[in-house]
Amino acid sequence: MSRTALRICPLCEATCGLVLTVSDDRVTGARGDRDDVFSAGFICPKGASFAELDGDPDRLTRPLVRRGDELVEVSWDEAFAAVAEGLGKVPGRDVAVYLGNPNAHTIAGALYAPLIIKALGTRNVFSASTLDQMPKQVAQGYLYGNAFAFTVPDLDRTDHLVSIGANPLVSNGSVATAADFGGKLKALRRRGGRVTVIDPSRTRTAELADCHLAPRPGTDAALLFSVVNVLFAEGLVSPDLGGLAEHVTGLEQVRALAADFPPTAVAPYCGVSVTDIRDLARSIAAAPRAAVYGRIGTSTVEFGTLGSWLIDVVNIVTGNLDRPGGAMFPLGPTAPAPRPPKPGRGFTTGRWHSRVSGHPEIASEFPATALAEEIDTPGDGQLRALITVAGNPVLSAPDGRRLAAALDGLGFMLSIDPYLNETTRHADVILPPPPPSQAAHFDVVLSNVAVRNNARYSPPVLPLAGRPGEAEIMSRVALLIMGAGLDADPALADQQVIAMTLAKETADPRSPVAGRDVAELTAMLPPGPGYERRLDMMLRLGPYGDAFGADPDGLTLNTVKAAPHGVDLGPLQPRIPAVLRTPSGKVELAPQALVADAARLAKVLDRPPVGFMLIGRRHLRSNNSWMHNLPALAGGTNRCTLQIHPDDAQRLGLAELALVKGPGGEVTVPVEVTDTIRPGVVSIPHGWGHDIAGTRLGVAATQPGVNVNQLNDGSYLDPLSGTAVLNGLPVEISAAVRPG
Ligand SMILES: Nc1nc2c(c(=O)[nH]1)N[C@H]1C(S)=C(S)[C@@H](COP(=O)(O)OP(=O)(O)OC[C@H]3O[C@@H](n4cnc5c(=O)[nH]c(N)nc54)[C@H](O)[C@@H]3O)O[C@H]1N2
Ligand SMILES: Nc1nc2c(c(=O)[nH]1)N[C@H]1C(S)=C(S)[C@@H](COP(=O)(O)OP(=O)(O)OC[C@H]3O[C@@H](n4cnc5c(=O)[nH]c(N)nc54)[C@H](O)[C@@H]3O)O[C@H]1N2
Ligand code: SF4
Ligand SMILES: [Mo]
Repeated sequence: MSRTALRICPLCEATCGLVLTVSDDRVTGARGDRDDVFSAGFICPKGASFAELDGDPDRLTRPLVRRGDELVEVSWDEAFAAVAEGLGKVPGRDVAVYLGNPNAHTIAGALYAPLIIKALGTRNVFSASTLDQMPKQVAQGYLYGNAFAFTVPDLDRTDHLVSIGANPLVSNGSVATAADFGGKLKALRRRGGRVTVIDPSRTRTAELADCHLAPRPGTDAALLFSVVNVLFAEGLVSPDLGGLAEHVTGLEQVRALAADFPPTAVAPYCGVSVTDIRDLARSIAAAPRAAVYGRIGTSTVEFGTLGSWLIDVVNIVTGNLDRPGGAMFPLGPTAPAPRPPKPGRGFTTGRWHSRVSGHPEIASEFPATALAEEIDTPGDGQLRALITVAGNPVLSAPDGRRLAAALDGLGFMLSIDPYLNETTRHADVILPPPPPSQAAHFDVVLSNVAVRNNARYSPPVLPLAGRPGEAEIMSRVALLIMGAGLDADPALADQQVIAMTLAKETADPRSPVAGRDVAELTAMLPPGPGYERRLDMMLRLGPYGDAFGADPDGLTLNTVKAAPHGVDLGPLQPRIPAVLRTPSGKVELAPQALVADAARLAKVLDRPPVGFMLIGRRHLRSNNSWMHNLPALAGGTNRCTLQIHPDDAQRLGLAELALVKGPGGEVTVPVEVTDTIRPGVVSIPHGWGHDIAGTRLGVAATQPGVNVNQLNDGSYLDPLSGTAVLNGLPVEISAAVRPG
């Protein structure tokens, strides 16, 4: 007997609604849900492989615990006992936590990972954010006083999308949750709008664009500064900043800073012509509504924060911030309900520093690249234990070889992860969460970056097969750290959060439940799993919530559940000034940290270009390091190759294989000659290198590829955000021959 069930796809940021086919106790197929209010039937090859991913025989079904050199299967009770013992030996402050990307996609990652960090009381928090979007968060922190005030392009209403350093046709969009990003770009062009793509590679997104500029990697900040320069020089700055003038400070300082970046000074450095820079500025200003949008290629570079800031500066000075068709602030259903604006404390970094290199804390994190040195450098405060949740930093972060060696020196390592992979193989205990079919889904994180506000919930499609869900796993770990013991009811963790949240809300005169009784509100939460109670609480306190009955038309978890294809909450709405938390209560356009970094950028404009610059790329049928184990997604063009321009390949006499040397090591990789890439630039995708012994990734091991991040020694960071430079890394290339 087969049936169908609805399930939001957790595999990338597009959050498509899927219709799963289920036979007995397993998922057998997946298609797009045409009735989903957000994705309207869109699906990609990864979503279509949901059944294979869910049922991958290499997924761990039982916990593994280290006995000598071996990881052996044990019962859940034994595994939790091993966690209690292992963590019991180390003070919480000496335990590090590394949070990987899928935490942004799971309820457990959003609601329970913070409990583990809090229970430990550790400042040693690391995550994939410093391999990714941290520069944007820092820029937002300074501009808006809130590192979580994400601006996203209003794709459905813009007249000109400028995509810089992003390839949404392949990545399906990121920090701009939009199902069918490609379809939205085509629709934009059909309604007479324009798409500009700025990328050293002629990607699939560039192929679709009206205009493609291919700058030298790492130079986006200078290019954008020059755009600002032209906007001022040619009188193209919106006189009232699109109605925001009274809410913006620092415009004159930005004008003065941009004076150092005229197109004539910047063009040779960026490798983009003076005419192209001017035309870019003019075309943004000319569009009735335009939005500049940037991602990995602008973020994970030497001037990542400056570039991310300049993206919003261009949006602001052209009058495109916070208005339909421009760059807008989403308002997710579990965000706190908007309150009357008040000045905030602003954004600060460096409240504490890392032990070895003195990296400032940024958004309460240290750079992912500093994890290895914090473990392998002796001294007071040396990290002695590590918890990884949904992360594979041995492949995702620079210099995995050093990190792997460091992990072996830890007193204790716990990984919460479904796979025995390059990172988790070093763990003393692996607690595997169930496959997605057995987990509920709600996009706590990603609905705050969606290009259309919405609320959608998927209950588990299949019952837990005699194992704890990920929320329960994390609750139990948090409770063990708090000393609550092995028998503590995991619901205790949720009870604590609910009690604390409601106490705070009822005491806050600006809250929708100000002055209400905590016990009365608690009694209104539904029976059921703790995560559902917490989601219900968040929805009810949120911007569209029922405020615990005060607004009977407002959302609760039940009303969201009653709409299995989701609740559409409408197009994005202007949110300034309510969203601002800067000390001045305004958008602070010229924060001191960025003014200082502009001077650092001005100094490199005449730096001579190096030999080759390495960039990355993604493939539609993969996802970072962990989807190479599915036969349906493997092979074809989904391969780990070095892309190089034909002229460069010929000059170097490259045939089959190339030897690539970088600051952190060397790799030998198959050559793929293509004129889609700018001369002087080469590209290798990340997440490969599955030839390490001791993993259980049967399919991935047959086509391992190489770990591009071994070329990187991790010393090269964007200083304002602690984010690793993963794009624009200088490398040397020569011909290699196949051994034997
Ligand atoms: N050179 C280069 N390096 C890069 C990048 C690049 O562009 N170039 N991109 C960077 C970016 S943007 C990112 S986000 C990082 C990613 O860095 P990481 O997050 O460290 O790595 P992932 O490969 O995403 O690994 C995800 C892990 O989560 C596990 N997992 C999958 N689903 C679940 C789940 O439901 N629960 C749990 N607990 N675990 C799960 C997988 O088995 C895997 O171990 O890589 C970065 N590294
Ligand atoms: N299929 C698939 N989808 C994914 C992922 C995946 O691995 N596979 N990963 C997910 C994750 S974790 C993330 S963060 C997102 C990332 O989403 P995107 O950022 O859209 O994805 P990328 O393919 O990394 O695109 C970065 C682009 O920047 C270009 N680039 C490199 N250096 C520079 C530069 O200096 N300047 C400019 N202007 N461009 C540059 C690259 O050529 C590349 O085309 O994708 C998510 N979605
Ligand atoms: S685009 Fe992303 S969310 Fe949609 S089906 Fe593909 S992997 Fe899933
Ligand atoms: Mo990412």
